[in-house]
Amino acid sequence: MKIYEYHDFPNPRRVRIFLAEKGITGIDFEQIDVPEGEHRNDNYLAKNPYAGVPILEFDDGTCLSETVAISRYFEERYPGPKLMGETPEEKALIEMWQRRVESSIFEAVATYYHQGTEGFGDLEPYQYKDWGRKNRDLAIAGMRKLDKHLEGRAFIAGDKFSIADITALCAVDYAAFVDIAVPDDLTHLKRWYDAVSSRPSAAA
Ligand SMILES: N[C@@H](CCC(=O)N[C@@H](CS)C(=O)NCC(=O)O)C(=O)O
Repeated sequence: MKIYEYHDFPNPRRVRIFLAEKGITGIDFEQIDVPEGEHRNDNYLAKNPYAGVPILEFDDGTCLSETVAISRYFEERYPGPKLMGETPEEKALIEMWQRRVESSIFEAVATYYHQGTEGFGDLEPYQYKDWGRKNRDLAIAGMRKLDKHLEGRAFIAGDKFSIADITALCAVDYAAFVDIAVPDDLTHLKRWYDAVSSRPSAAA
């Protein structure tokens, strides 16, 4: 089994934090040079026609992409704390929050990075700058919603750390990377961020 990733990008980090929280070690990693476009060569596209990192490749050659699907595999196959819920109610709540923070913050930041900045260079030849700027605003609006939700709560979905916290942590760090700071008045989000980013897994 092997994970293809580019270490400095946020989706691979989501998987590494997931593994660290579950205490899973011994997985092989291979680096794909995304800034140089290696994820768009024929060899990589045969593994993932959608051209993103990470991929989990099984020993029989089957490839699994999509961060949440890869996380689901490790959740079901390995012991360790349940990060995607135990009861049907917990599972559904965590899935709801994971998707909410993924779409309202993580994906908005990614769209800003691709459309509103020069960060992706020649890999993004046609840009829609207004759409980029709009997504910058959407990301901050997503932070505001999350801040409100976090008032009086230690974690995003229920009373335990979950994949929703991982997605949001990586989204806030991704935002900082593209110079989208958490607004000063979002005190609940900042308190939650300080707590989750000081967990050892955040360094994975
Ligand atoms: N929905 C996919 C997204 C994967 C993705 O877009 N990964 C980024 C790195 S964080 C990437 O490979 N981008 C390359 C590109 O957009 O060309 C997932 O959840 O894994």
